[in-house]
Amino acid sequence: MAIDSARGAPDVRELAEPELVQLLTPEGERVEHPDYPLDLTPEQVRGLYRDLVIVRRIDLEAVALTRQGELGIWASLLGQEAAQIGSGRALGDHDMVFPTYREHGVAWCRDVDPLKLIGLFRGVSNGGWDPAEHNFHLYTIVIGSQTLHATGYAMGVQRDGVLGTPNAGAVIAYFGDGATSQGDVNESFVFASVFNAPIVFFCQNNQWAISEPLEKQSRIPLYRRAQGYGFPGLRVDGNDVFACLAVTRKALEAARTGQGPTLIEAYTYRMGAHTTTDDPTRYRLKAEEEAWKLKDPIERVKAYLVRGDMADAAFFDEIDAEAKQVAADLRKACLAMPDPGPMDIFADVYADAHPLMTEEQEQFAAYLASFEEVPS
Ligand SMILES: Cc1ncc(C[n+]2csc(CCOP(=O)(O)OP(=O)(O)O)c2C)c(N)n1
Ligand SMILES: [Mg+2]
Repeated sequence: MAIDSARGAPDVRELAEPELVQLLTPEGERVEHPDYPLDLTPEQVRGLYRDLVIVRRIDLEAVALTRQGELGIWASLLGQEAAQIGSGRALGDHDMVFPTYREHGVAWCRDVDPLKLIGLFRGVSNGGWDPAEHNFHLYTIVIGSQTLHATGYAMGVQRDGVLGTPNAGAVIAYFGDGATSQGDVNESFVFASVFNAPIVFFCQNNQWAISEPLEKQSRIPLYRRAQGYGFPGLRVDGNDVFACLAVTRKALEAARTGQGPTLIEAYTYRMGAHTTTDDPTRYRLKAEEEAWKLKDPIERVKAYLVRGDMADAAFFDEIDAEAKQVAADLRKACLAMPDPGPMDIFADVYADAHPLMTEEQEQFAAYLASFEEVPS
């Protein structure tokens, strides 16, 4: 093995190629994996295809709404649909999700109304949705912090004494490749490991943390870090919805039955900008995006459905029409959302009145009133 003389560390490019769990090739061919058997009915495959197409369409509409000045910002999931739908459809009713800010596909699987996501990025809600209603926590912008919240929650679940029973719910924490460099993620791995917490760490390695490439986060494949903490880690083809479903199912079941944490690295690619405020042409080559286009998560399911005679042209037209309608309804509802009043910012900060908050509220009300006194 060559040594990088500048650092005295092994050259990451010379480490053995990591194993990638894959059940559906980019060409739409089904392959078997001994550890991850998966039986899906044609109807279930069509259901996954529908999910993938609709979340991509919602995402596209949100980007357009942002470009038109209707949303403040949007973090696109383009390219990551399979990672999110595969893992999202693996969830059981009792499982609890801790997302980042990009998990619109998982939100879809949790029945969070997409309008709630839109409201958050339009700046007309103070959070978005009720986490308890959907077992889907609020979006988290502070990179990596939700892994600690999730681990603490999982330790609570463990203390409820339900693991191994039909009422057991595991916890899944989503985060990105960049987040793995955060101290919070290290701490959550340590706690989850030593307490054997019922948690799945689902890392969407989309190759970029804004403009920082993966090479600046790690010199080993990310999933291998799990070994250093003492729990299993694996790399899955993040553009393969079947594989993402199968590996997440297995990891969640292990967590629910008291077998502790798993790190899943979903190897994927962020096809769009980091957010609508970012311009990726400044730091990455178009050729890279073109290469990943060939691994598109939706096209391979479509190819599989066509090859297996499980769907005809009418089915694909129907799904496209439905996705178009979802997007049109979302746009209409977005534009109809009322702006909150300036004083609404104080709502829901505390459950009961708080003297400091009341004082600030009065000051702000007086400030607003001062404008009315200006002669026109
Ligand atoms: C603690 C913290 N540091 C920095 C930022 C700014 N920031 C926002 S997104 C991001 C990159 C995150 O990359 P990654 O974890 O790979 O997730 P991705 O956006 O690719 O899904 C950074 C550094 C932040 N939100 N929080
Ligand atoms: Mg990333």
